[in-house]
Amino acid sequence: MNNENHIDHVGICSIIGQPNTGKSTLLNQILNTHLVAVSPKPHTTRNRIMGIKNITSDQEDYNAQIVFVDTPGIQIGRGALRAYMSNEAVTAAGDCDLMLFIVDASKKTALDDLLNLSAVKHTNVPAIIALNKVDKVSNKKNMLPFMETCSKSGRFQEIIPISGLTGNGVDILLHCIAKTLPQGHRLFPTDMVTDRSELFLISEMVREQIYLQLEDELPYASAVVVNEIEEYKTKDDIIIRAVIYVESESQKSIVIGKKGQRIKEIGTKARKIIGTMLQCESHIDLVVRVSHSWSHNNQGLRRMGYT
Ligand SMILES: Nc1nc2c(ncn2[C@@H]2O[C@H](COP(=O)(O)OP(=O)(O)O)[C@@H](O)[C@H]2O)c(=O)[nH]1
Ligand SMILES: [Mg+2]
Repeated sequence: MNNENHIDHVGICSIIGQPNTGKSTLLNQILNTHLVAVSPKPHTTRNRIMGIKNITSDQEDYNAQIVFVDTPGIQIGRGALRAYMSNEAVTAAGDCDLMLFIVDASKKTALDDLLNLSAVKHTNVPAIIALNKVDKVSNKKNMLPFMETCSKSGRFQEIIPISGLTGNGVDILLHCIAKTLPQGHRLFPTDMVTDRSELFLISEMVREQIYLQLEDELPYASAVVVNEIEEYKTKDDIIIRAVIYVESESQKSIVIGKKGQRIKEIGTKARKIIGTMLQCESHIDLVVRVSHSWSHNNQGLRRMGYT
């Protein structure tokens, strides 16, 4: 047994909440990197994604490893993709040491609705609640009744106002999470940031651009599959070959845009973020293909990697 791997606080913390409350933004803030896709549109996150935060005794009076699991928002809705996303969130909620609930403090939230979700109701995993987006709340006193309701429910060990966007309160939140977790052996090496492959992370950054740049149903009908990453001219220079799948010919024309302008813009923005993430120069070769109704059946989901 390696004593270096025995640390003060270690465990898995699932980030749970309704769509668009800022779960993925918070994870990026905690890891100080652009690991997961974020957009103003609900349902941006489709898979469970692990993000590992190490706290060392140089930074605090303890050391810790918190394994965060970002989830698609807990949601109701029809369709194979929605069912897959919901299942991802429910599984994460049941399979962790701590649940971190995120609510949007700038909106009215019915705590009962949150606590009655089946994913939450049938587990007695310890929970912390973060009231997010406090930067948008001009009168902080307005948050007090909701905080009181949370407190009275007796379900939460801590109730913490934060802003995942500005980072306000995030250190306090991290501290509370770490202190909740027991002593134990590190679950992952300290240089590991996520369980996801480079191919997956790259496809998510392209998908993020589709969510940011296109409207209506299009983001929801699209999937991105990265087929290969190759060295390009030098070893610090890569070329990514990826396919954007949509569900109809008219969607394909929209993604390509007039004279190819839209797909060019998606590639340009995505490659900048990917370049920063992988710390290399990246080029991207994007093509658009139609896969009719892929989001409506299990075979289609599998083809896009949602398994
Ligand atoms: N003002 C403000 N906006 C936020 C904050 N956190 C997230 N957002 C925005 O809320 C939207 C949804 O964020 P996202 O992280 O994708 O939410 P998720 O669906 O819960 O993962 C995005 O437009 C974010 O920029 C916050 O603390 N303050
Ligand atoms: Mg998300």
